[in-house]
Amino acid sequence: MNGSLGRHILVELYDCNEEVLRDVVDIENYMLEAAKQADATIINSTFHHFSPFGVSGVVVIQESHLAIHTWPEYRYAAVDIYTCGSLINPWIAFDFLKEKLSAKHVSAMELLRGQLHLLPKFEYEIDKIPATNAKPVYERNVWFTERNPNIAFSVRHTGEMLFRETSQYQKVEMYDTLEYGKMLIIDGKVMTTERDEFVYHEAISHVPCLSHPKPEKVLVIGAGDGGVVTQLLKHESISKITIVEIDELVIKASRLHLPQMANSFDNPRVDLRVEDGIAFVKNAPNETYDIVLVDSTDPGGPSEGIFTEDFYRNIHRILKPNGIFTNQSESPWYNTEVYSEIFAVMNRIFGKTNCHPYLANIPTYPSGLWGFCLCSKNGLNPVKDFDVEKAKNFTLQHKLKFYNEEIHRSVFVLPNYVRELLYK
Ligand code: SPD
Repeated sequence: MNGSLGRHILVELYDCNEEVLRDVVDIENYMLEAAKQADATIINSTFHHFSPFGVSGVVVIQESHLAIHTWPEYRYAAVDIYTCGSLINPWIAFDFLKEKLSAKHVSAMELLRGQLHLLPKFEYEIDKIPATNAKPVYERNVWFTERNPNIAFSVRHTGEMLFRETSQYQKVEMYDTLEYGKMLIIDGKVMTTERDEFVYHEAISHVPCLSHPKPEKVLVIGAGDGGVVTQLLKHESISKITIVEIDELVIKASRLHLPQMANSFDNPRVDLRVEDGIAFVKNAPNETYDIVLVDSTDPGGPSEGIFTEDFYRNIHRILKPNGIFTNQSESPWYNTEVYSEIFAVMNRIFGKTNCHPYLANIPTYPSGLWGFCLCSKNGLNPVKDFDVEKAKNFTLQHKLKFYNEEIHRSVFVLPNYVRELLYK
């Protein structure tokens, strides 16, 4: 033990793998494994993304701690490993981390902490300290963070990566969160969670379907998690749902981890196509669909063309004369320009009085308040013209958790700050 209470090694890891340095799950797992390799007893771990890119975390071990801070923009990580007692060799943890972070250069120094020849020892009456049999509980504290330019939203998860693959379009991940259940992430943004998916999916599906007198043919663009289709299948009048999802990986991740939504793809009324929704809409014949829904990711990435005038014009063309179009239209708190612009484009195509923005509370989306817009081709008004009794019965029959006949009306009531964004 070199005559000290503990060994503290301070490590500089240079020129590391940048992807790993950005990844809270990988970093936590490597730090835990480093502790295990050194034969330490893990008590708990806390890991977090911190602004704007890196990861910070600490693994508390019975013999002290391992801590890390990463700076992906410098490909650099600062690590300290402190071990007490003679049984743990901190250099084993060091070797492991150096390899896992692919550090090309390192520097490290060892400090002997609590040098015994400098420490007077006091009498300690051990019998007078109340005994505790409580065993330390191993707890992981790992967080997924959705980062927007000036604000972030964090959710704690188990630390296990249930799914992570990258397609030619995007990175698809699945976490198991403590509050919201399984959570589907695309390119670092929350798409849906087991606990609050019903709000989004009922809102985007039942509001248009129950505004329409008798929807039969429905086209859905995006929605590869299956949440929208699950809701649409509740409408008996719908004989065919064509769903066009560009990325097979979203379907794969959802089939594996969100079967309660994704199993609906196997229903015979569903025609699932893995292709580009923009091209599909462009090539679809005129006046084909009663309802078109767009359940896309946020602008940017493969959904970029989904927020364009051309795309909406084609949707207008392929809707039947009394057809309805509804999309997710971002948040009035984030991306406010995009939010206003989507509405302005729809106004130009469907006409001002035929566009009806509405809102729903989705706690895991940035700000918690999310926008949708319902556009009718023939001037149908979703609030005045909907069949209240039908909506009521439908709600009861399917034991819906969000939608009811009153919600149908109330979602269209907009606060003044939202009106200002849309009607200024
Ligand atoms: N910022 C989140 C926007 C996500 C919209 N689509 C989610 C897919 C859910 N089926």
